[in-house]
Order: sequence, then structure tokens, then C-alpha cells
Amino acid sequence: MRRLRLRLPPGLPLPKSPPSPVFTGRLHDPRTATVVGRALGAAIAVCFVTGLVSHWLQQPPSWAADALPSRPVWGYRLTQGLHVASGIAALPLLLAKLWTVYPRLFARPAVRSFAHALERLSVGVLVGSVLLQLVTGLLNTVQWYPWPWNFRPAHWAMAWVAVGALLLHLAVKAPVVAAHWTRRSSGTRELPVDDGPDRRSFVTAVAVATGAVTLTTVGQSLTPLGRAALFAPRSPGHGPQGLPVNRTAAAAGITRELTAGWRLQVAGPRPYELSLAELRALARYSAVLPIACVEGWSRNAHWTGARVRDLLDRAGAPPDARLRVVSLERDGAYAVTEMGASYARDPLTLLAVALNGAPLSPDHGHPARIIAPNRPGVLQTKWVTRLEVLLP
Ligand SMILES: Nc1nc2c(c(=O)[nH]1)N[C@H]1C(S)=C(S)[C@@H](COP(=O)(O)O)O[C@H]1N2
Ligand SMILES: [Mo]
Repeated sequence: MRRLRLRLPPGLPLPKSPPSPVFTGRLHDPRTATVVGRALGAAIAVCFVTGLVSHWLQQPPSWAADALPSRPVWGYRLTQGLHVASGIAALPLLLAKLWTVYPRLFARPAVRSFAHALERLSVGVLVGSVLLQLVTGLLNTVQWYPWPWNFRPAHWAMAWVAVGALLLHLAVKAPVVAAHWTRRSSGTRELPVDDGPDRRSFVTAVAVATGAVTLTTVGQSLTPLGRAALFAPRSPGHGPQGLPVNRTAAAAGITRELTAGWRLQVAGPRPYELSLAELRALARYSAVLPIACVEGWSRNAHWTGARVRDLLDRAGAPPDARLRVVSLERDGAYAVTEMGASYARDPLTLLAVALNGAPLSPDHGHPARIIAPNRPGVLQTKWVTRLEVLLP
């Protein structure tokens, strides 16, 4: 390829910096930014609210821990499905929005006043935190953690940073948003006719892209769309006994030797132990309850087991007692979990020994596991060996 060389006439001073580009396209104007921003804002709002629900169900403040709602049984399935779906949908919307407004990076003067500097800084915080939230959240759904910090507390803290920056941004931009909310208010009507279609095609393309990523992933929780979930990390029907597995028995270090002489210990005012045969004799209750993983996949299953409330009553637990559930697993993050009184007392909360008509397979928690309604998957402890009554 021939090199193009710019030859300046002798004596002409060199320009100090290249001239700023000029953007005249309708796709970078406030009306397009408003239309895309509205959809992005809605996705972020759904994502934030459902994220709060997920956080509180997983890590309730102590005053609320015994009163978390155990109904509807599919509640967490719905909210966490929405959380992951709205986060995924927000990604193409965010890219479209950034593309629409990026010419502002070239606005000169870069800073007009102190207030303007603060506003630009807040936009930087907004873009950075929302990008980080959406990308790390997406990576979490495929269980890939290429960063040194603990995902959950960081995701929680960053959510507040992002929402704070977003509210500030909306407050600053409220007049512009209001002026461009409808086509009429934005004055598009008076534009030349040939100015309309480019915006319409852009918005349509963004809508199609957003719809496509949603349709090809949402089937991981919305099971009727399971076959369309080409890009979802999980397919809800795949796994032993028709249910996906998050952490296998092998990964958790659960060996045949560990489960061979298994007995359930129940610690409380009247402690006792049960052999597997004895527990199976108590397993007279069945419930259809979902596993709803925080990563977004979920699936209903048919569980059979003993009611946790009956096991606790037998140990002499008072009705408002809390429960600690201990797994055979040695040092996993979910080896020990706690359950508030509202779950422990719910007649649908089981210590399950069978799944979809067959004894639990090792990967689903053999010999026994917790299954409770409206509960994040991480708290549905597998390979349970001990229940401890926590007196109020
Ligand atoms: N002991 C123990 N229980 C556990 C886990 C774990 O890592 N250790 N993973 C949890 C998670 S994250 C989910 S989503 C469910 C998955 O249950 P399944 O493998 O039976 O579908 O189990 C939960 N129970
Ligand atoms: Mo999970």
C-alpha cells in the first residue's frame, strides 16, 4: 500500500491538535438518546429491584430473617429470572446508548464550570459502574470470575453506586428527557421527511438485538422457551434426574466413604439421630418446588422428604426457632446455611431424600438435602448431615 504523506507548504504553522470531529447525525441527538435511555432505564430499574430481593433473601438483616416470605413458592424463580434477563437485555441497550452519546466526548470546551465538571465526573462513574455491573454479572452467570474480589459484596455495593449515579444523571437531564419524551415534544414533526427513517431503523435494530439476546437466554428460567435458549449457560432439562447440577458431589469432595455410614444428627433441646432408613420412613411428604439458582437458571421438580418442622418439633424446638443446616461438604461457601423461622415452619420445607420419583443422586445431595419454597438455590443445601436448632 502506498503511504499517504501530508506535505505542508513551507512556512505554515503546524496545527497544535487535530480538529474535533463534527457530528450532525440524527442518531446522536437527544431524542434518540431519550428513546434508548428509556428502555435502558427500565431494564436497569427491574434489575436493581430484583437484585435487592435476591440480596435480602440470601442475606437478610437479622430483624427480618425470621419473617422472609416463603410464598409464592415460585417468587424467587420469577425475580431472579427477571434479574438475569433484564441485566442481559441491558447490555445491548447500554452499548446503543453509549454509541448515541459518545460524540459528547468531543464537546469543547471539555469543562465549562465546576458544576459541569462534576456532572461529567458523575457520567463517568455512571458508565463505569453500570458497565462493570452488567459485565461481571454476565460472567457470574457462567461462573467465570476473572477478578480478585468476592463477587457478591462487590456487586451489591456497586449497584448502589450505579443507581446513585443514575438518579443524579436523570435529575440533571430531566429537562432534556422531558423535552424529548414524545416525538411531538421533541419537535421531530417539523424535520424534513427524510430525517425520520434513520432513527426508526436504528431503534428497530436495537430492539431486535435486545429481543434476540433475551429470547436466546431467557429459556434457562422460562422453561417453555427452553429450546430457544441457545446462548444460556444452562439448559434446565439437562442433568441427572432431569435437573441441572451446580456443584457436583465430586467437586464438593463428597465420597462414597463419607456417605456410607451416614446418620442425620439433630441438635436441640432433645437431640437425636436418624439412620437413612429411619429418615426414609419419615419421608411421607411431597412438594413440587423449583431450584432457582442465583445465576438465572431454574427448574421445577418433584421432591419427597420429611417435613423440617416435624424434625424440629421432635427435637423440642420452639416455634420461633431458627435452624442451622450443616453439609458433609468440608469448606464450600454453602456448606453451612441458616434458615429463619418462616421457612423452617413452612409445611412445604422438606429434608428431601427423593427427586422426581427416585432416590437423590449424589450430585443432587444424597443422602438428604434441603428444599424450601421461595428460596435462592444457594441455600438449598445438599448432602445434609446435621440440623441444629438455634434458640431465639
Ligand atoms: N452443600 C452444598 N449445597 C449446595 C451447593 C453447594 O455448593 N454445596 N450449591 C447450591 C446451589 S448454588 C444450587 S443452585 C443448588 C443446585 O441444586 P442441584 O444441583 O440439585 O440442582 O444447590 C445448592 N446446594
Ligand atoms: Mo446456585
